[in-house]
Amino acid sequence: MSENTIEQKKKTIFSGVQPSGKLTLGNYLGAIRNFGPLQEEYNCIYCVVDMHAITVRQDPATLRRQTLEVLAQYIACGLDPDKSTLFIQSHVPAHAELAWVLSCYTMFGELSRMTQFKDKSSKHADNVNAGLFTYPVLMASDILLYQTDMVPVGVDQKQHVELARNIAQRFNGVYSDTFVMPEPYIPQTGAKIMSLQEPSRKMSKSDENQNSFILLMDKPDDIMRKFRRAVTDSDTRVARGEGKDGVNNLISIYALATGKTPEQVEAEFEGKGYGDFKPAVGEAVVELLRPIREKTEALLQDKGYLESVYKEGAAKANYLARKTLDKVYRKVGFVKR
Ligand code: ATP
Ligand code: LTN
Repeated sequence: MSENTIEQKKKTIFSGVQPSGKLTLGNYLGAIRNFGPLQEEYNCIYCVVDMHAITVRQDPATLRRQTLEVLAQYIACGLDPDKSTLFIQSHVPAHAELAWVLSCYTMFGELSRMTQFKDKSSKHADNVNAGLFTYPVLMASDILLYQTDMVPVGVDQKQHVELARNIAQRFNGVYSDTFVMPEPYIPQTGAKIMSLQEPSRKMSKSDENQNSFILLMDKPDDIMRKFRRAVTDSDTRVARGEGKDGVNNLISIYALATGKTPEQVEAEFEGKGYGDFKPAVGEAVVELLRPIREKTEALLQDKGYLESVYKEGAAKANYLARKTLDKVYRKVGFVKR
């Protein structure tokens, strides 16, 4: 390949979302919102990572339903199956196969330092399984199989993408260039949407307090109620500041939902209190999510279409993934089949 052709080759984007629950406003603003606009310029591959989801106990019927729901929400959030490759992780065996090889190039100490592992193992103390520990190796395999240049994620996943880089670098160092070095792609605003009830913690779909998160499928009444109850502070000004985690978070959400800057939001609510601001945030989010909810509901009625999308996606992903896996198997010294 001439240098010119290399330059012209579209860069590759890869990201994944776990079907471990219903998607939240945090998943949307931190990650999925950014997926659609990238598909015009890049070669985009988006995966529903069901194999990651079973690191925490899942009910089988619910997992199956939620896997299709995440796929439908990808499309409802603007992903076009004709432009991007959309597939389900367990349909492409190379993910598990590469994960084994990469686990032999990942250190116990590195995995022990992962904050998600520490958080999840304290939250699920009765089920600290080996998969929860090696989770980032499977994630590295997702990314490296497609020679990914950029990984759009929320800031909580930065550490995992950095580990994927370290594994790639180690492997490349031993066997010569095999993997492209991926970069995390983290939005300036929205990278970490906080809980509406405990705004010092990230909004998480697995939170026990239902009022702490907004789901993409929540009905308008529920969204309005959750924002009215959102925890703020004893100050009354709609302005960002230290110790105002709740209000800072609501300002970011309102800004993202309306396309305004945080400064414009502060100006808009100058002289007004939280009693005006909280319902305004609720209304903006209702309007932001309405088309996504309606489109998801319609897509979930058409299982035949969803099946055609994930089958075609798996075929394309499988072809690309095999190419990388064959190269890796050859480099480590496995006999050709
Ligand atoms: P859980 O909440 O169950 O721990 P999760 O929502 O963090 O799961 P995923 O569904 O795999 O895990 O996350 C998908 C994407 O959403 C990731 O890129 C992640 O960084 C992003 N994300 C998750 N929560 C937030 C949040 N509160 N703010 C911004 N981005 C988020
Ligand atoms: N670990 C991520 C989900 C995930 C992912 C990936 C993201 C799995 N594989 C590959 C980007 C690229 C999470 O928990 N949010």
